[in-house]
Amino acid sequence: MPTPPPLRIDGAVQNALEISFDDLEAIPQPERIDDVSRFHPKRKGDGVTLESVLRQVRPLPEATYLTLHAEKDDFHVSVPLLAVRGEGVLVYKLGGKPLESADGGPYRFLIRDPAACHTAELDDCANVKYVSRIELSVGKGLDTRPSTDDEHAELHAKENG
Ligand SMILES: Nc1nc2c(c(=O)[nH]1)N[C@H]1C(S)=C(S)[C@@H](COP(=O)(O)O)O[C@H]1N2
Ligand SMILES: [Mo]
Repeated sequence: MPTPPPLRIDGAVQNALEISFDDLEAIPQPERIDDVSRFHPKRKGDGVTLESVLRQVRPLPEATYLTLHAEKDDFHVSVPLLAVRGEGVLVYKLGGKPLESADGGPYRFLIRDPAACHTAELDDCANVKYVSRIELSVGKGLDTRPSTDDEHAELHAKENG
């Protein structure tokens, strides 16, 4: 796989950034989360804490929401910044190489301890695949998560079809 496009992080921040595979590789050990299958048995790869990249972009004090945008399939999730700060992981690597699209790459968001689908803000549905941009905002941003069992079943049918 060629080097993937960088991940853009912008909006209500002091220092909007485009973070590359190499930038993520440079994040030191205390912020690294190796082998996410340890806590999500069906998911694979190595990542870094969301906090380690937020520290680089410096959210404005008034920022209250964080939105994960997946341009690839037009899927978007907006969660309260305070709640997600300590819970988020950005997975970007598997077997020393960029995470493949089949595994949700090049950048896949994971919540350490998600609630069941559509039961809470930090639910399983918020584990966004193919993240292309992370946007900070004052107030909630775009959120296309399914809100009913029927919508949810429909989304998964599309994902698997
Ligand atoms: N880009 C993108 N991310 C997505 C989805 C999607 O349709 N598109 N579905 C979400 C939903 S509803 C769930 S439950 C989880 C499923 O993750 P899994 O395929 O690793 O089990 O991914 C989430 N991330
Ligand atoms: Mo979901």
